[in-house]
Amino acid sequence: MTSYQLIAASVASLITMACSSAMAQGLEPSGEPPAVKGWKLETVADGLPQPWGMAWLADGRMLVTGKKGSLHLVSGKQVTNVPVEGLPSLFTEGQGGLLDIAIHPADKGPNPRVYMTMASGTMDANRTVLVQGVFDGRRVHGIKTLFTASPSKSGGEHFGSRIVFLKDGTLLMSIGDGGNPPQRVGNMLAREQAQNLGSDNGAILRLTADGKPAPGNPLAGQQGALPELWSIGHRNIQGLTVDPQGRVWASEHGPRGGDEINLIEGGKNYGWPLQSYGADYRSREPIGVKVVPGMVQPLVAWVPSPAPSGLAWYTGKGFPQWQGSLFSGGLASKDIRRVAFDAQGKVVKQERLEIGKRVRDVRQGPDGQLYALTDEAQGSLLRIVPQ
Ligand SMILES: [Ca+2]
Repeated sequence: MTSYQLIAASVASLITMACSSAMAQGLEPSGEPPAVKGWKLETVADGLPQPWGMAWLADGRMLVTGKKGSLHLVSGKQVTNVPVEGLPSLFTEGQGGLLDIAIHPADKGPNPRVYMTMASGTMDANRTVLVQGVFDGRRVHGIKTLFTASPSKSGGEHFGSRIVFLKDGTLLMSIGDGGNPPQRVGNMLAREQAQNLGSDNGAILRLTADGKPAPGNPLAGQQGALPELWSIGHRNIQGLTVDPQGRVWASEHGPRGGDEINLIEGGKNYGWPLQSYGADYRSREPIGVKVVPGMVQPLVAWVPSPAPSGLAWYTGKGFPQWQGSLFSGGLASKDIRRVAFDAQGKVVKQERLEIGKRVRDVRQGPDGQLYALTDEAQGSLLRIVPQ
């Protein structure tokens, strides 16, 4: 070690000790929050086959992905199928399929670039990919594969797959850890990829709009680190949103218990699988420990697991009392959870909107209203309005 490295190491260890004494207790997990009233559901559209993600076109119409590989245009209450030409081989087993969707935020004209995430490959070797095409009003054509996550993994679990554009024109994409034991990648459990800087799995990536590693990514200088990594130590993020201040929020599936809400900062390690509030599905043994110095604590850890998917930051006028809150969809809990923060970003309140159906995605529309997709063979697009 050089003298600089020695000093850096001792400073790091002092910081670690300070953090560890302050954080040794970790977080008190949250149970099911109380139900809230004063709202009702409106059905915007029906008959969406296992919808997964939604995105608004500049003219207010929407595109909704169907997990089995379909794409749908929602115009008012009307749903029409949108052919997607040239999609690579789709893997639809388990949690795989055609997943999230985003429109390039600069494309306000009639031929916007459409970004979609999907699982591709076979049961023995599959991975999450990012594709881009052009919507011409009738179909999506010119599909290109912009990014392919590596390494490949087996089985039908944990593709992550939310995408969100940042104000600087880059995009964040979540990649799952690859699956529960006994799934393995190489000589390690698949989930251990979340701590491997040489793997895209179990991470959030920051890419250019062309799918290249974005310049200035925080881990890029570290030996063996992939240049696209933004944050690591994630199990399976299926909710990702940016608030008006530019802060990035994520909801993450934990194992048995310990689903999380995190504030995402570039370069940070969010702990999985060394730090968690959950237990292994099979053995029921705790996974990791609740506090690992140097790893980011979640803002919320839910036990039991709502199985969160879809996340929105609310700024709308319909519910002034909800402004500045996150809304997190729950698959298992069949609800949408509101998480309220104070000015310092501390969680001050939680409550649940009982939907009664598995919720796959939650977004705030350009009209300031909250929308949700239900995870059903014939799913619905719902809108939450004041009662
Ligand atoms: Ca975590």
